[in-house]
Amino acid sequence: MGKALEGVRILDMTHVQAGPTCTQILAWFGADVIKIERPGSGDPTRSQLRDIPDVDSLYFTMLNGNKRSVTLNPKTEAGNKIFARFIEACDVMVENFAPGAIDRMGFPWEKIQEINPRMIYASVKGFGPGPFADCKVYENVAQCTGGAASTSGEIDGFPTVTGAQIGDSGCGIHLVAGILAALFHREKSGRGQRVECAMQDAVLNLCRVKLRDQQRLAHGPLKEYPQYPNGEFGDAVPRAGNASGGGQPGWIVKCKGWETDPDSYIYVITQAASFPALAKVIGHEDWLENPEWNTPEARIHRLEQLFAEIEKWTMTKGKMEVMEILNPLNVPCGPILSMKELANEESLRNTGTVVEVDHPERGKYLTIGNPIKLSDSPSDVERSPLLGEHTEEVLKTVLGLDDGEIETARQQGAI
Ligand code: CAO
Repeated sequence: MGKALEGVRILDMTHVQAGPTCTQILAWFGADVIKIERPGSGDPTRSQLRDIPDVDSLYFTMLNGNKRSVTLNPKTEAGNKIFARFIEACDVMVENFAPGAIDRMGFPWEKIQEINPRMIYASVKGFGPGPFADCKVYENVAQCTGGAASTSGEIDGFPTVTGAQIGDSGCGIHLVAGILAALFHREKSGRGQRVECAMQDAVLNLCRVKLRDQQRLAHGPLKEYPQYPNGEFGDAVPRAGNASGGGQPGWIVKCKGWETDPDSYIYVITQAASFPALAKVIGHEDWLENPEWNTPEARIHRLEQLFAEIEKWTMTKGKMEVMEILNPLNVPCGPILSMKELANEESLRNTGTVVEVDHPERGKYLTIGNPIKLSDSPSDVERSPLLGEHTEEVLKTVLGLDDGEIETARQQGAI
């Protein structure tokens, strides 16, 4: 079985998280991803948040699997020429440097197109064109400027960022979609094109339901928000704690052991179709005949009380026990699983979503494999490369450089 992107070669000029997430997905799908790194130091994340001295950090290793590493400085004379040959030899170039950095290396889009009209040139930036276009951006800046922070958090509390990396990884995943669309289009047009995704835009896209609510707000209070019916709504979508955000009310409730276990909670959704079964199991069969409770419209006025009653029941049981009881009743629910639990979850290991790989310097480490499963082209998850591990191999086999040319480049500090 061939890999889905076999034969596609990626010139990977990415660093930190947003770009590397994108190229790692392309590598999992079988593209030959050649990561270009600064000689001597490489991607700055190699040395950030290190847990073992002098060994590539988990930050780096978990974002750069299945790639080849080449050290190259395109700002040297020899490096510049080699970089141009990479542009000729590759199908897609991906970068997420600060605005203008690739141009300053001598490779504006016009030049890239001139060298290789089939090149697809994909970039992550913090913002699209506009007042902030030149700003440098990290994850939480994107979460704050894309609408996530203003709509997340306790109803009377601070704007809150989420642990899910929706700015970095969220943008990287969007970029993958753009690259695949451009590759498909190139089949017909024969030409490459630019693919750009701004982190602010990606976050806003993921916050689409909140812009929906912003417009609903003009027509009355948001009845599924905890502020309804007793609290006040301003003129912008408020924070909604753990409210479900959809048409089916949900909340996080405590389970047995919550006093000592910070993850002993479960999310319960009171979907209308399964509400009778839920009411019965928690001992509230009385609600089913009571017009104050037996329709979704009636319940929306007493959500706080509803979840308090559910919680009285869940607090008598462990979160997995609640899951086991409610799922057969078609009550959607989800235990709060810690990273420790997820790392050890057998089903995730079996599907290759959590994978153990072996690294020559760090030994075994856990990583997240490809969450996107293709039936005919499964992904094999490989370790990240050491800095410059493939420099000679790639310069010789991909670009056809001979030993003399490689030596000259080395003497100039280009590789
Ligand atoms: N050889 C020599 N120089 C290299 C090189 C190489 N192989 N690779 C990169 N460089 C140089 C670049 O040319 C650039 O130099 P100049 O600024 O002099 O032109 C420099 O390294 C990288 O610059 P940077 O401004 O991108 O790096 P930074 O650490 O200051 O900023 C970041 C990091 C992420 C804030 C910025 O790159 C950015 O805003 N990127 C776009 C948004 C993004 O992807 N953010 C997500 C980050 S993940 O959390």
